[in-house]
Amino acid sequence: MKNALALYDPQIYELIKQEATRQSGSIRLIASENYVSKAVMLATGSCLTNKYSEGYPEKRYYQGQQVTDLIEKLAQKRAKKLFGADHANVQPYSGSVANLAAYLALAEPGDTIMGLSLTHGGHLTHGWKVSISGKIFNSVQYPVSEKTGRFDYDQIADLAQKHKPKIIISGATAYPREINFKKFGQIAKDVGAYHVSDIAHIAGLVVAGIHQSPVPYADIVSTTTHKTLRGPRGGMLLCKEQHAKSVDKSVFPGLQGGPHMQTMTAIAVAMAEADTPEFITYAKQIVKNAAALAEKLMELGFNLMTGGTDNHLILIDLRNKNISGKKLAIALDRAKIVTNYNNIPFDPAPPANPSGIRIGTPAMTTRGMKEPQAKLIAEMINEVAENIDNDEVIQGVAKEVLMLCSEFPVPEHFIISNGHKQK
Ligand code: DSN
Repeated sequence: MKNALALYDPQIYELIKQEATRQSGSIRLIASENYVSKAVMLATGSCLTNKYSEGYPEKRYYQGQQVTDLIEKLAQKRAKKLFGADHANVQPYSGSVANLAAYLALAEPGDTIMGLSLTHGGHLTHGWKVSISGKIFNSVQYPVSEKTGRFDYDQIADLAQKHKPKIIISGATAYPREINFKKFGQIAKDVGAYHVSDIAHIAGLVVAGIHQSPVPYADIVSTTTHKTLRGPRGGMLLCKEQHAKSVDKSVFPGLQGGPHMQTMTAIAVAMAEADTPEFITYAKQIVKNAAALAEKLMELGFNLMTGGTDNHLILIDLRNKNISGKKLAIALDRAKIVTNYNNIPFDPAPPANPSGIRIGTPAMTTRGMKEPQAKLIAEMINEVAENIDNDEVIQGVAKEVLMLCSEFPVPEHFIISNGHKQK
């Protein structure tokens, strides 16, 4: 029987089906993407989408919150347990809003904030000039070391001493190494700054204990919920009790109106899924797959920023291959391997056509792929790069990709916290 969407809007139904086919028939290596469980999908598409819940549990501005209060409290409780935080705000619409809310909880417009430059692996909202974060705050950007591609903590400390920021932001979107949040915390403390940590990319690795957690060292931790954490598209803030009130006020009414209850409901589901031994195994495999992919790529002559990876992502510097990041990303997409072109630190090329591509393993790992498949994918990437203008070869790789995808179908059912498989 056809579902309601197929009956009422067959065109959109068809497009959704096409996207589902694209997602299952390609190797998705965008480091910030994943596949969610059927349970997360169901919660996202539930009747909670119909409810306005401005305010917080027991302090709402609309009636009819008997159930939403319970859901929000459950989502908060699960998030606090998972990350070992005093307080959780599960309302931010996205990571960008979560970051802005964190800054506005601790600083005033015009104050100085200091974050990693976008072109060195930071995020727009870490103070990049075209972002509101770089417009309403006086933004100082720190680089990675030109020599190692890694953070030079002494250099960051010197910059902090010079500019005396109100907030130092740790965290990145294209940094393949473990971040020393303890050092960031100390640098902030030494200059009397607050420390905001953005773990959007690595939240799942933090939960699994394979990346240092910033929770003990940061005043506020910001994250998205959909990357390695494998939940719905959303944002979340975790903080110490002393900042709880200002964080909540900053999210609502500071930046947002009614929270997206359907997303919050799905966040609660995802937090339960992440609180399982199976999730820890999954997160460990993400890192093992990235390491195997990195090793094989290097064997094949690719230059990787920092010479490898400690986490879920790899940044390839393509200058020795004489191909631009954009050209390779487009060719790979034709081969059904989905990546994004990316700046490399100190990139001589412009951001619209940079010298690198970024790849990550969260989504392929969700499909159950392991090290042998990671190595095979490295070989396919090489095949495309070596035959960048040869459509016959690229179509041949696309067929290999389809075969690999058929061996590792997208799973729908993950494990939930009581240890039973979802039905
Ligand atoms: N756009 C995300 C990423 O791909 O890293 C960060 O927000």
